[in-house]
Amino acid sequence: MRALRLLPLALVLLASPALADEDSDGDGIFDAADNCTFTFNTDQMDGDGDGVGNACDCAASGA
Ligand SMILES: [Ca+2]
Ligand SMILES: [Ca+2]
Repeated sequence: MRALRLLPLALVLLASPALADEDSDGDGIFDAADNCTFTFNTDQMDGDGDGVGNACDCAASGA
């Protein structure tokens, strides 16, 4: 039973290194540093400086 309780923690620990090198949108910027994790934006432009890239920032669309 103890092993079953530790299983979720073990899965998280196993998955973490993979997530650190993940590039979900394939733009060459790892998710950890990407301001649009799921939107291809190699320039990482962020016109309003809120940390969300222009490519995926709804609030910046008119600015
Ligand atoms: Ca990326
Ligand atoms: Ca922004």
